[in-house]
Amino acid sequence: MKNTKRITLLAACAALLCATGLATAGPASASQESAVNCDKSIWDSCLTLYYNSSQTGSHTAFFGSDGNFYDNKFLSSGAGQGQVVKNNAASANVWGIPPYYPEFAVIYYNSNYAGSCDAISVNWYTDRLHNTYNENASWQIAGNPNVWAGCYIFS
Ligand SMILES: [Ca+2]
Repeated sequence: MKNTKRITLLAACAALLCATGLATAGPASASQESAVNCDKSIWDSCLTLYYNSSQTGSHTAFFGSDGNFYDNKFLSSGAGQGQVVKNNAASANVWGIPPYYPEFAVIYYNSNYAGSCDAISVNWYTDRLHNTYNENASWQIAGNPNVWAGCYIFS
C-alpha cells in the first residue's frame, strides 16, 4: 500500500515536472531558431524575414544566428505561409535594444555565413533585399565591422 502511494506520488511529480518544462520552454529555447514574432521580452535582438517585398506576406522571426534557413518556414498567416525560408525571403527588418548598438544583421546568399550579403542595421529595415533577394540561406548578428565589410548596407 505504501509503495503504491509512493509510486503514484513519483508519477505525479514527473508529470508536474514535465508540464513545468513545457510551460517554461519559450521561443528562446536552444532547439528553436525561429518563431512567428520577435519576443522582445526575452530576445536582445531579432531579425524578421518576409516572404514578400515591403515587409508583407508571411514572416518569421529569428534570434541569434542561423547557418541554414533550409529547416525554417514562414510561420505567420499570409502569402508564403509554410514555405521554406531558404531562398524565399524578399524583405526584412531588425529589432534590437541597447547596448547592442552598433550592430548589423548580416544575411548571406549561401549557408554557413558565406557568399554575398546584405547588412541591416539594428532597428532598421529593407523593403527589398539587395544581394540576397530571394537568394538567402543564413544570417548572423554582428558587432564587428569586419563581418559586414563588403555587404550591401541598409542603415
Ligand atoms: Ca535553420
